[in-house]
Amino acid sequence: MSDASYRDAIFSTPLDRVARFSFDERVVACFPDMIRRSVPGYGQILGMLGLIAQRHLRHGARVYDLGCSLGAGGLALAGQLAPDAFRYTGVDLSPAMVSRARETLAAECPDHAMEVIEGDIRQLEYQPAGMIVLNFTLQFLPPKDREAVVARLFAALEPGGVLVLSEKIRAEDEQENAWLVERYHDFKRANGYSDLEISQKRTALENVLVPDTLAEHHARLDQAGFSRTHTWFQLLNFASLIAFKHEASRGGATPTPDEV
Ligand code: GEK
Repeated sequence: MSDASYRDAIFSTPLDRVARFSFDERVVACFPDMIRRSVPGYGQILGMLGLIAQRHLRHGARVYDLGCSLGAGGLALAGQLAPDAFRYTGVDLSPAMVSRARETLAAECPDHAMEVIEGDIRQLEYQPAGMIVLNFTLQFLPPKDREAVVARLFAALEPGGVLVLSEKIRAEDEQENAWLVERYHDFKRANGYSDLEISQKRTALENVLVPDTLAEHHARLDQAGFSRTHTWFQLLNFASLIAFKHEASRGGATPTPDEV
């Protein structure tokens, strides 16, 4: 990642009115530090992308990284896969994120085919893809828009393709959810965030980041047509799922674990 990365201190002083969180220049400048200290399992999830691609991606196929921010997903894939193994298309709505992602990817992986598009993942004209990564992005869309996006991603995936969906989640059981949120705040405290920063960030994210339950994610993916979905990672209230688009053209038999 670029060396122009600063420590996140955005919510460290009392703010009269905590503004809604947005992915602006200030966030971009400290983003790698912010996401590493705020998202349990972020590094492990990125580290698994290459392994998942090695197992499930058709050689040379396109990989979309939706809400790519600074292109960390692309860097992780390029670190583990040969230049001819895939074509990367990162997409982000924030112009500040896109320009920094382009610079970083051009500098760090000049031999790989890496492009970054500025756009809204709800409106993008998707090309056929072998793998789609949605790492902590769907949670920022208004809940009413999520079903249609997932349906469009299912349509864009080649048969045999996979969707990796990582999200902050909400537990159905209230007590369980409260415990997870409290331990998540402990995790942030242990990573150097003060109580003031934790509470102001929480206010800024209210109605901006709206988490679903794992059951809601699984139901939405089933509804879109994915033949199978696994929750392959969870740490506190953060989880990652993988959804498989079955190779329908090979006959309608139930997929065995090896096939999916
Ligand atoms: C990572 N995946 O480092 N269209 C496109 N991008 C969007 C949209 C939208 N409608 N809404 C939000 N974004 C990254 C981390 S961050 C998660 C993803 C976080 C973008 C937004 O601009 C931001 O860059 C990203 O989604 C979410 O692996 O900050 O917690």
